[in-house]
Amino acid sequence: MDILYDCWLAYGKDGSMKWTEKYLRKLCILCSGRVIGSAAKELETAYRRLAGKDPERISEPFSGGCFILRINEGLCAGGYRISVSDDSIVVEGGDENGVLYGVFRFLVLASGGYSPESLNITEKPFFSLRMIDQWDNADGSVERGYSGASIFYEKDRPVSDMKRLTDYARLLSSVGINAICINNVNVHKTETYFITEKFLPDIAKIADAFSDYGIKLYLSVNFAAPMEIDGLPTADPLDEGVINWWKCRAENIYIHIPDFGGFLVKADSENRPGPYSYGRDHAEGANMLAAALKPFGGNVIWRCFVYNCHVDWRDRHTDRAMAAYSNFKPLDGKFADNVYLQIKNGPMDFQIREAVSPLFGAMSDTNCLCEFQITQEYTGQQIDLCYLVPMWKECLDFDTYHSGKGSLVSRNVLGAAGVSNVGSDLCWTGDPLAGANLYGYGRLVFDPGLSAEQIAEEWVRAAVTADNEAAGTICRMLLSSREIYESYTSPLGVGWMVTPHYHYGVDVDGYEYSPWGTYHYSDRNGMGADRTKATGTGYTAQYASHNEEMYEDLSTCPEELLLFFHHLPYTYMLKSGKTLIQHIYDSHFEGSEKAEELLLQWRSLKEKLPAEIYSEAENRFEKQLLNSRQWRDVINTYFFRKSGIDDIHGRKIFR
Ligand code: GCW
Repeated sequence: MDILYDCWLAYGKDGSMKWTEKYLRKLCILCSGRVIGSAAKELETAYRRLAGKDPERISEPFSGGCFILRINEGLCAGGYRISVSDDSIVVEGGDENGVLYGVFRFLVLASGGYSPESLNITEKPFFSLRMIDQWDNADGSVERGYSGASIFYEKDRPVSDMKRLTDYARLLSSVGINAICINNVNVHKTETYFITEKFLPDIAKIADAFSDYGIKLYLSVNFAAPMEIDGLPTADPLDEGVINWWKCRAENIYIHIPDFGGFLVKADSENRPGPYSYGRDHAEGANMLAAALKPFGGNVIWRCFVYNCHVDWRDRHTDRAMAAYSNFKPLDGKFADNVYLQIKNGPMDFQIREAVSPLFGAMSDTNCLCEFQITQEYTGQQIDLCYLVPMWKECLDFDTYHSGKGSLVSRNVLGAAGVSNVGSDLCWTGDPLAGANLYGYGRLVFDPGLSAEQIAEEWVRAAVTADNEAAGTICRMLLSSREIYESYTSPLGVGWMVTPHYHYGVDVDGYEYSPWGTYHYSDRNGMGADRTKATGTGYTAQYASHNEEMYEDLSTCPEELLLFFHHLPYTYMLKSGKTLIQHIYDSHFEGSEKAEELLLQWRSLKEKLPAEIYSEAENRFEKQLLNSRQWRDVINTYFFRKSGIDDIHGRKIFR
């Protein structure tokens, strides 16, 4: 047992679930199947940790305390009910996955010290597809990974020891994840061959390990694979030879992996091949792959992160934020029913604050998914604390107004995909506190009605400490962390002042004259991207009229997004009565003060926390403080030099 490795499955870490022994010692499993087998195994693991011995299997309920598992067809797929009484604990599921989710839910909450009465729970998944995307490469590296090497690959081969992957499947299914794509959307040379005999037998073993936990395996594919693998002259989705090639591939994949989920595709994006090369559109590209998978029940997940990454900064008309909508909106209704469009939460790229993508709700005749980035590429890289659940919740709760008031994003999508933050580090997520994001992602997409607070509390109690006071402090730290990170890195939604390519640390003009389309347009008078219809790029018109008007008008545009939508003078007066430039100075000074408070709060918990967790995180809070100071000083100096306006409080700004 290792508290870092076990994450939120650290049963019995602080004696909080002693009371469950009475039930766990006798298991009465009234259903069967491979996933039920995993649920039973989990109960055994828990009991062994608590009591140091194996539980007994019984075939009939025992009134002196036992743990019962059964299927209840009255519940829906993935749904479960937990009932706690003196006699027994009963977990019923609508299907095998439901039973497994119920078992995990019980164990996680019990080990977090929640009372027996509060564990009478009935839940069902809100979304049908709850997916994790790995950006892992065959060479063992992880694109945008901050937690060590890949746990899936080593030296250009899939790993053969399934122990770590099985534990990963446990963690994921414990929060209701039911699909995983195991390779990077940027499919390089080696991974292009994953759909061939060279790799399929090994990948089938991985699929098997995840299937035990009710998780379907997907692969990212290279759109040009027919050319790269078999030397076809084209990858044109309407070419007979190409169509047949993919059909044969699909057939063969299903021989190896009968419950294969399908393909994830990044096409015509950041120099990846796609249908545009052949004068075809994304529906033609996606539908061709969908037809190949259809006979086997597979899906195509097609990403909408399609934009021009070779723009000329001199051109003020091209607006990257408009790209997803411009590329996909005209295709609404043209996608096959086993195609899902995967839309990033914001129109730019996983910034700490950006508007919600206008594509949500605009594709009423298309299956859509929301893509979130659990790995903290732009949000602190698992060094700076950044609990992302509030941001994802904001997106799911956003009212698109596409079919009148109440057209929330959560009602416009059928599921979500989250880019994993996991690697080979002992604690899985680099920063042990980043485990809250992995846990939180799963919980939120299982039930978007949950509050960020509740999710944080559940995670802290199960993964770190069930001590009320310490847990309360950590929850407060988590819940303030996104605003803290934002306050020293990105004034009012402007984003992108990061070190190019690496994306940690400050470089105000790093992307300002680059081809990536990510500009803040600061000059001596003001800053911000004008995306209005009246005077800017016209991006606001991609929203339904209620939102278009809200963003277009300075007086109704939410202030945290002012510079995302408007170019404003430094002297612009905010609702707080502060000028824009004063806001920048204040938020950067305050941001780094708060980063210091985080460190001090963490230190105040030293005696109460498991030593390993304490020191891994302390080290990061120290780095965060330095990072925040660097951001503060560079940003404040930069804008002082541009504007020539002093801080009214006369604090230290380097000239
Ligand atoms: O955020 C950007 C990242 C790329 C990533 C790309 C994408 C996998 O910087 O590393 O590539 O998005 O989402 O495709």
